[in-house]
Amino acid sequence: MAKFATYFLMDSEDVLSYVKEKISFFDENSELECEEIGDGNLNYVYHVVDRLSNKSVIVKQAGDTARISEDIKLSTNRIKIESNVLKMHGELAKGHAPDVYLYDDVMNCCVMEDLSDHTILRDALLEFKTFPKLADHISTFMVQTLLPTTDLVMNHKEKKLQVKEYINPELCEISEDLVYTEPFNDYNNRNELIASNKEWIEREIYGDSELRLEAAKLKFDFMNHAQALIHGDLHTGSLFVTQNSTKVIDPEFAFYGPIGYDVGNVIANLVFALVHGDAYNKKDFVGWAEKTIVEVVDQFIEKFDRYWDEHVTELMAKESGFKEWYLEQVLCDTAGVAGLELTRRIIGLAKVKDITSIEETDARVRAERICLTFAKQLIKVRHAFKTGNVYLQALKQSIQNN
Ligand code: SR1
Ligand code: MG
Repeated sequence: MAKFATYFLMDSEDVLSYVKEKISFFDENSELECEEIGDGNLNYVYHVVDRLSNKSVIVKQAGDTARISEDIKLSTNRIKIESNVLKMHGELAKGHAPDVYLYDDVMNCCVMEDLSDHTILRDALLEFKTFPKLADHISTFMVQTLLPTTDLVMNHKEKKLQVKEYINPELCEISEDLVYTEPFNDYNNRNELIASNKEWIEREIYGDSELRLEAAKLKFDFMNHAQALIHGDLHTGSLFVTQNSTKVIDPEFAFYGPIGYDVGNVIANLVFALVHGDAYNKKDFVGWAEKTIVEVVDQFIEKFDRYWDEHVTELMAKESGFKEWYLEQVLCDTAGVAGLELTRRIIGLAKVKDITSIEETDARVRAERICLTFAKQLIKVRHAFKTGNVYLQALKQSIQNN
């Protein structure tokens, strides 16, 4: 029987044979090398390069459990979602997604463009590198991928079919648990708190009933608001960058959910970068991060507004005041989600290097408290966060108070 006729988890050797058999990307006489380079929580990522021509591809395969924990059982269908969404993103936001060469529903893998000339944004930010076009690129990406998939623009029957097509229960369950539930009660007993912040977090987060109530409301918004086809995991580890280019990868958590989930994730992860810079007293970097957070919010609003005027087709959405009402909801969700992402990455199972790499205990304690103090405000008074400057002032206040 053919080697790739039934699913199994490949190793580097298998991937070499796979690439030779399945794609015609490389020359006949190529000398291929393959290395597993994945450092994400879920999948296996192989880099295949031809030593002679230097041409390369990425092969990404889904296992049926998460890499981060064998206890997390997952459907391998997520690679189909990822491949389809990457293709869609490539069409909607030209230049901001890698090309997909092949999707294989037997091996649950896809072969895609290698972005080795780019760097993972989180890694670059950890080295205090700055990217002047990031805010422009990511705000464009969000508006161009999110708004066209809403009922504002899409045929409503077609959109309902898309909601069905992109149903993603297992990966949504991960977010429902890790983002919306565990940070507030540790009900799965897998939160990881550093000793010096344990008491503070138990009091300020687990012990804050108003905060828990607002998180519960946001959870039901996430589960029930099929607003747009969202990326679903738009953090700085899902962005590949150069000085002139921003590519968005890893949309395996995509489903029809609230627009604010993507925007809030971008903002929160820029806050982590800023707080990391602050811990190492990198003033220029912090200045750039502040400016970028403000620009992401303000440019998202500006581009949203422009896109709306040029593309919205739904008759009732053209009623005077509806655009302002809709945008206000999106911004409210954005702030709430930014707060949740800041909270869960400090308290929960899936952490971010921006914070965990801060070695000195006092500095780590302070960084965590800055994030969590800011997060509480974002969640509790989320309706107030309507401009980039409001974010900046509240963040500066949290830095000052800790
Ligand atoms: C079990 S997966 C943990 C986290 O990694 C992904 O990137 C998502 O952010 C998820 O919450
Ligand atoms: Mg990912």
